[in-house]
Amino acid sequence: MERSLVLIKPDAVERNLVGKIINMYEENGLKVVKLKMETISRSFAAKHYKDHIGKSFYEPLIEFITKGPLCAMVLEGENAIERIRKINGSTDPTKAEEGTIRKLFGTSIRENCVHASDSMESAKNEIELWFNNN
Ligand code: 3AN
Repeated sequence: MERSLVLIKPDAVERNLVGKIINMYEENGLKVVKLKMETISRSFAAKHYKDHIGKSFYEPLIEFITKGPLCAMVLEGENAIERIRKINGSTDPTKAEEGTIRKLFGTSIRENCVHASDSMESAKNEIELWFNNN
């Protein structure tokens, strides 16, 4: 069994898409094992997006991810990391495959509704960052 950290970003929460998005993961056989809702600080966002510090899109990305409540969760399933990234679709919604979350609901490369860990290592680090209290 593999675990991945998933965020339903502020754009999707704002548009009442939390239920629809979680449903897509659950229908694909992924189990929600941890779940919380929170508006994160800039300093916490900087930890989550540390790999992007210095990039041209970094500052607007931090503005966006801290602008309102988001939903953080840990999903579990066989091959969860790869399966979730397939369900999410390409970072750029215009390039995402039909039926993916980003194709259905994403409005731009920045406002693309969801985040998911991209490797076993990032999953471990991200789960620790977001849910280290238990
Ligand atoms: P993904 O979330 O698909 O793994 P990353 O890790 O490359 O994508 O980028 C993290 C986040 O940064 C993206 N989800 C998106 O919100 C934002 N982002 C990435 N590339 C760009 C870009 N070229 N312009 C604006 N925002 C970007």
